[in-house]
Parts: sequence; C-alpha cells; structure tokens
Amino acid sequence: MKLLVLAGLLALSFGRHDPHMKHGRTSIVHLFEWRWADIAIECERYLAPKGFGGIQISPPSESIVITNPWHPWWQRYQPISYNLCSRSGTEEELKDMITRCNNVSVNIYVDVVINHMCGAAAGEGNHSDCGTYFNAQKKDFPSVPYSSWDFNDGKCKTVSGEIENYHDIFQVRDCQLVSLLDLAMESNYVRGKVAEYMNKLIDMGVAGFRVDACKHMWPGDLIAIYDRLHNLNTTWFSNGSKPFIYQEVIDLGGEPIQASEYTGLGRVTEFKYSSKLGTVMRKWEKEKLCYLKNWGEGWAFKPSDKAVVFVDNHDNQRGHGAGGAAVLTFWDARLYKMAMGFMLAHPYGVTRVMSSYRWDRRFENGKDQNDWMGPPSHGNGSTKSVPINPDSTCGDGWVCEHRWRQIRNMVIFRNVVHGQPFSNWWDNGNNQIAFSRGNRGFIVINNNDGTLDETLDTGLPEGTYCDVISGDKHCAGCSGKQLHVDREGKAHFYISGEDEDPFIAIHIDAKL
Ligand code: QV4
Ligand code: CA
Repeated sequence: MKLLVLAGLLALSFGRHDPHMKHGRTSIVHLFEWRWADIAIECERYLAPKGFGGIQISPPSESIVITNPWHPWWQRYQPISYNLCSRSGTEEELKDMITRCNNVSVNIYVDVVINHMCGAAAGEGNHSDCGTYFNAQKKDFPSVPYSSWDFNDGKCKTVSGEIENYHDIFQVRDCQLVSLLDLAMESNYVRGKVAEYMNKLIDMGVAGFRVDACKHMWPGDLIAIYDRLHNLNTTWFSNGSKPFIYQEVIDLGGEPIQASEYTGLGRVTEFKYSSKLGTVMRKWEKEKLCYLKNWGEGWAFKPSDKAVVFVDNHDNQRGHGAGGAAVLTFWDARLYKMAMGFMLAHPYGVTRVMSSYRWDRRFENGKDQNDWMGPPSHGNGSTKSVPINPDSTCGDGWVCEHRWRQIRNMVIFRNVVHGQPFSNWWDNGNNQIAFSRGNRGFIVINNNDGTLDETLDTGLPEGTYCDVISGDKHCAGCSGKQLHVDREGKAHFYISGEDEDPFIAIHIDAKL
C-alpha cells in the first residue's frame, strides 16, 4: 500500500524536473534585478544567439518599498500582493518580455515568494511598488486578499514568533523567517491563492519556477500547490508539459530538514556544490582540483537529475543565506572564471549562471555593511536600464558575467557536449586536471602556481581547434590559442601558472 502511494506520488511529480529547454540548450542565467524591458531585448540580441536556455527573473509580485536602507534588493522578497507590478516593470512589460523571450526559445523561470508576505512590523506608513494598500501589523493584504486567518501565528510555538532553532522542524516551517509574516499553507484558501498566482504566470508563458524558502514550507503543502498548477502554455511548449520546479532548500548538512525531502517534488538548489567548489578552487581545507575526479554524487550531492547548480547565487555572493567565505563571485574574477569553466564542462546538474550588479562593498568586522544595496538606480530608486558597451560588456554597474567571453563560451561548450559522458580524466595529483565530454569537448585547468606542459588524451577527432577561453572562432580563423589534436586524439597543452585565465577549452564546433 505504502509503496503504491509512493509510486503514485512519483508519477504525479514526474515532469517537474525537466526545464523544457529548446534546441539542446542547457543553462539558466539569473538576470538578478533586471528590468523586464531589458530582459526582452537581451533575449533577442544576446541570449538566444549565444544558446542560453532560460532566465531566472527576480520576483515579479508587488512588494513593500523600503527606504531605510534605501531600496534594498531584498525588499522584493517581501510581497504585499500578487499583482504583477514591481521594480522590474509592469504586467504589460512582463507579458511582452515573456512573449519575446519565448519567441526566440529562451524560457522564463519565475522566482516566487510564497512562504510569507512582508515583515510583520510594517504598518500604515509603508509603501508598496504600485501603491496597493496593505497593513502588515494588522495582517491585512486586501488585494490578495489575505487577513489574519491566513497566517501561522497560532501554530508557531516560539516566544518571539520567529524561527529560533533550525533543529526544530516545526519552528522552521511554522514560525516567521526573519520576522516575515508566515502563510498557513495547509489552508485550502491559501493554497488556492498561491496556485492562482503561479497559474497566471504559467498561462502567460513561463516555463517554471524557482520556489523561494522551501525549507520553510512542508513538502505536503507544496505538493498540494504544485498539483493545482496548469500545464505549460501550448503556444510554446508541447502538450502536457508540466512547469519546471526548482526549490530553494539550503542543505549543507547538519540540520534535520534535508533537501531529499523535496527532490520527489521537483529539483532542488544544491548549495553544497557552490560552497565546495569555492573551497576547492581556493585550495582551502587542503582541497585540490584532483579530488574533483568524483565530483557530483561522489561528494554527497543530490542525484544529478534532481539538482540545479551554481557557483554563487544572489544571497551567498553577498554573505546572505549560507555557503560562507569560500563562495566565489565576480569579485574574485580569475578563480571565478575557472570555477564557471569547470561547472559548465562537468555533466552534473542543471547549471545556473549568475549575472550581477556591482555595489559598494565595505567590510567591517568581517561583514559587508552594504550587502543590502539594490541594483544601479536613479535618484528616486527606480532601476537603471542596462547599457551595452561597444565591446559587448555592460555599463552602469551591471557586471553581466554571462557576457564574459570565457563564461559565455562555456555555456555554448555545455550545449555542444550535452549528453556526452565524463571521460579521459587526467590529473597531476595536485591542482592540474583535464577531462573530455565523450568525443565532443575537452577542458584543461591549471590551478597550480607552476606551469602545465603536457600531452594529453583528448578523445577528440584529429584537427586544429580554437581555444574558446582565450578567444573565439570566427569564419575560418581563431582569435585565441590554437590546439592540434593528432590522429590518436592527443594534443599538447601549455598553460603558465601566471596566466590570467589558466585554462583551455576546445570543442567540436570550434574546430578550424
Ligand atoms: C530583521 C531581523 C529580525 C527582526 C526584524 C524586525 O533579522 O530578526 O525581527 O528585522 O523588523 C530582511 C532583512 C532582515 C529583516 C527582514 C524582515 O535582511 O534583517 O529582519 O528583512 O524585515 C532576503 C534577504 C533577507 C531579507 C529578506 C526579506 O536575504 O535578509 O530579510 O529577503 O526582505 C535562510 C532561508 C532561505 C533564505 C536565506 C537568506 O532558509 O530561504 O535564509 N533565502 C531566500 C532568498 C532570500 C530571501 C528569502 C529567502 C526570504 O533567497 O533572498 O531573503 O524571502 O537560509
Ligand atoms: Ca513557513
């Protein structure tokens, strides 16, 4: 009987693990805090031609507006209604973006904040993105509508009403996460409102969701909501496609709530990946690149087909959430590019590329005092658009890691080698490694101080290849290094330990 129920649950949830990417594309880019109008044009002019499969967008729901500190990025994680009106734009602009991105086969995945509404202390004086009335002190959100009935306070047993102890699973699910009003998700009414919000987005054409704060919601409540979701819009997706679901569960071990409780429902964000890869690249805790040989499940990660992976995310790149100081970001560009190169070459998981903005980082007592700073903005707090420089990088404080040649070309590499096995591993017992993906792509990384000077088995067919890290293949030429693979599949690699980018990647589509 139990087995039958389990089998039924598995069958029901099957399909939510598939990101539905088109044309063999494989990666998501998180365009953190971008405006919808900028995303629409980025799909057409850059993401589609460069083979990006989808975008994670910032929460589109109307949120509180905080002015002290000044319009922090995290105000968007405090919804006050499910109106599609936010700092990134209006519902019309959102709709236009979804349509235009879908028309060039770039999927949209929406960050949905459904565990809670805004902070409990917000009263009459607080404002919202689009002027909708709310009063958090009275638990009054008339535009959903939610009222005091719809929150968890009765159930939470801590004195403060907040989560005080992550070892008590009831607190973690039923109490307030940093004072955010916690929704009572066992309620049929709340489930209905959340599903209505998500279904509206599905009908508009989105391909799935990054579900925020899943550790703080009971898996059973999430199943009840997911089961109410529509199939994807058939204008762009095949009949019967279920929305892709990836759930934010920070599980670095050591807590009773585990990501595996959620992997039957959809994918989960594998945070161990981010924190461990940073540790290895930095050579902390005696880690070495050669230990990456069994990267993936061998490192106690969730099964590959249940995971979404990333080098950094919008929280841990600024010390929020978890992952710690090891996490690599654009601030450590040299190691970051190597880590991204490794992630995108390695077969594990669905990969997500972070695209950030710069802020005035200011460390005091080991903490960034400005970790709250919102995106590049005008004086009134509205978000600036993303200007593109003649060299195709972004201006005005937008970092656009996804446009860095080394990262963009590895996104393409991943598409080219999709489905190919991890093979031809080589290491020097230290911080020099290499591997192929079947006979379609090969990467060599030198994270030693010394030189790498080796002849290696690449698994690739004979020919001359363009290194997509140091340059690009155009027409018949190559603006970077060239590598010669002989009849046996061997090639000679030389990488100085001092190179700005001490790694080389070649693939079948970059053959000259
Ligand atoms: C503060 C105090 C409270 C106090 C309250 C008084 O912390 O103890 O009672 O003031 O008003 C912000 C502030 C936080 C403030 C809170 C409520 O940082 O100081 O409480 O608002 O007003 C983001 C930010 C949070 C931010 C939140 C809401 O990271 O700092 O809180 O947005 O604006 C855990 C979770 C995981 C979570 C991670 C950050 O398991 O789910 O923490 N990650 C996701 C998102 C993240 C987001 C949230 C969840 C919440 O990725 O970006 O938090 O939606 O590990
Ligand atoms: Ca909760």
